Amino acid sequence: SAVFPIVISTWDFGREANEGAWAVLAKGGRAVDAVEAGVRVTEAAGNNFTVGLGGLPDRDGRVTLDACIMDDKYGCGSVMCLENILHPVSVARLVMDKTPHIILVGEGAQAFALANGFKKVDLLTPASKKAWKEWLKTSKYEPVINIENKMNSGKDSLPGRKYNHDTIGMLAIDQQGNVSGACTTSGMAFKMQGRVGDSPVIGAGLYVDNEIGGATATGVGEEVIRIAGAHLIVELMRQGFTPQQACREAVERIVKRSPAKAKEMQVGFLALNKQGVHGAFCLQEGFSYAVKSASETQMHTGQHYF
Ligand code: SD4
Repeated sequence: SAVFPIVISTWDFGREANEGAWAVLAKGGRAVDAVEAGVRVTEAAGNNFTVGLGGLPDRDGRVTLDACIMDDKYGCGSVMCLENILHPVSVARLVMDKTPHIILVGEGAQAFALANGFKKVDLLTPASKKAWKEWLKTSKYEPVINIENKMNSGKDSLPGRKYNHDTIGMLAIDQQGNVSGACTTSGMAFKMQGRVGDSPVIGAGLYVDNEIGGATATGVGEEVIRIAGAHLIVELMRQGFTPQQACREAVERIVKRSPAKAKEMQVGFLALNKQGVHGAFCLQEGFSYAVKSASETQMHTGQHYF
């Protein structure tokens, strides 16, 4: 029997975000409203280095945010490289609802947000500024590998933070059985200015097909874009793969291209099918995800390749 409403989301901060989504789902609200409300919790929290307020800046000190949302009718909205706006996911929602377009980037996205009542805010916090200044001392340009265990200790650790989080990707099914998803991030730490990852790319960081289910991604975005990760997983589920099998197949495709490179990075996939069955798979140990339904409020651990 199908399990819904249900909401699932990436990493430890997914637990809090799911509560925000659940408030909408429990009242009979739409999944698309639930995922927007859910990831807004993480965007505003300011207690992590990877989403919204307090997200690590690019190498020039600019916090540039990427986000997207997808509803149950192939509706899509996305913003890329958006600065000084607290809730990129809500700007993405407006792009979906109020424009004939799907993606707005940079200054255009910000102008659209401001014209729709969003306020300019400084997203660089004392902690993220400090981390950037630290990085500037060496300013070694190498994409942060983001393997949780390494980020928590040794030379890659960031001051005072446990690094068990990255992008938030969220998938939900509402009481009507409709599926939607959202994804939001500050992207790779100290990236080149203008760099966009997988998170706001429909089909890479997020994809939803209401007949089948949805998928989302976290980790090194370049690897996810290459294989059109989220869309791949949804199509595999269409062919009969379970969510976990589909996520595993996507991970294996990344490994196949370069086992040596794959060993040094983290990518995690999370999927939910139309029946409310969830699954995950990642490259490295340490990928957690949060699940909330009427019968379950729990953290799960994604199985890992290495
Ligand atoms: C991205 N998936 O921009 C996101 C988040 C990240 O290392 O920081 N990855 O690629």
